[in-house]
Amino acid sequence: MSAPEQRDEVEMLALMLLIRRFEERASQQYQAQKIGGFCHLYIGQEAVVVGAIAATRDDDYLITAYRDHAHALARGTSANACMAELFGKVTGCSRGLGGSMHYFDKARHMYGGHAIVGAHVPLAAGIALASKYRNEDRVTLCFFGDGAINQGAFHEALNMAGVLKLPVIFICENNLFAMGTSVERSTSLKQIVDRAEGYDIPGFIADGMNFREVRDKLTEVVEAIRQNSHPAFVEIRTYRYRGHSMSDPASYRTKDQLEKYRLDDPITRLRAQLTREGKLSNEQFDVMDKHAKDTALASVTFAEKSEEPPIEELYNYTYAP
Ligand SMILES: Cc1ncc(C[n+]2csc(CCOP(=O)(O)OP(=O)(O)O)c2C)c(N)n1
Repeated sequence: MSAPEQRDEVEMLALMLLIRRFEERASQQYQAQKIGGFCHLYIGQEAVVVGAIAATRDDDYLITAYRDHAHALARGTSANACMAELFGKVTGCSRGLGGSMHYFDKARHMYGGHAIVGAHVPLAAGIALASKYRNEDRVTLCFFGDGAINQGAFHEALNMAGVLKLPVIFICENNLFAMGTSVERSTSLKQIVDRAEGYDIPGFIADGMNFREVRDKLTEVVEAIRQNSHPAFVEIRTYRYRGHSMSDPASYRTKDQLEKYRLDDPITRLRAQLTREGKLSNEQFDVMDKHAKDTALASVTFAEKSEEPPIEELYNYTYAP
């Protein structure tokens, strides 16, 4: 089976809208103290994961860091299961035990949600090794932030992936900052993508504010990997409109910078492209947006009505049985 014959772009726009509206609701519920722990929003970065979904199959593997709400929603985990997880309810995608940073949906091949920076990169290599061993033609999508590329685990994993020619795509979501530290201050390279060269892994760059560019670049990379198993590295340049987490006022960046990226909103851009091409009317967009808002709101009601996990479950799932 090859890559899907271009998933419908209007559907992909609807998915980006669902992610945006879900997270706006999550932000509101966090401020109302309905959600405990950390909460990192993906708002502004939607075209990255949705572009990747558009370039891959539902049975490809996916793993990411803690900014993971969008990755689960993009994979098809319901808004209800995602919101309930934030609320710590048993109906959540990790039975309420994981919270914002530990979404998991094995049935949809979504292997988390990982809080330790860089720690899931070797897990991605392991998933890809298992997949290659079983002779599958599935790729593993491994998402991480620019902060992960200076971690030891990242380098060990890239080396092994290079040596073993594993079918894994390392996707660096370069949003310019690791918490409040800019890439220029933390990384000796001028371009993150050049990290790949040290491991003889082909590297690519894509504009993460442009859904079509992300999809097309990844489609090309995925096709090549399915033909002939090997790793690849894609630096996707993007921006988060909110702070690192809900408790970050993001005072380390300028208003001008934020404004520049806001004007390049990935949702607005795809909407404008589709409208210009006569594929989407304003009325259709409004219906889609209302649906996204209604789904997000309904997920709050669902989460509120759901039960907390039973107390006996507190120590379960720490170790494999
Ligand atoms: C090993 C480790 N060190 C420090 C932290 C604290 N920490 C949490 S997020 C973060 C920054 C990561 O930034 P980046 O990888 O660029 O991801 P982004 O938040 O931009 O998506 C740090 C240092 C951590 N979670 N794990």
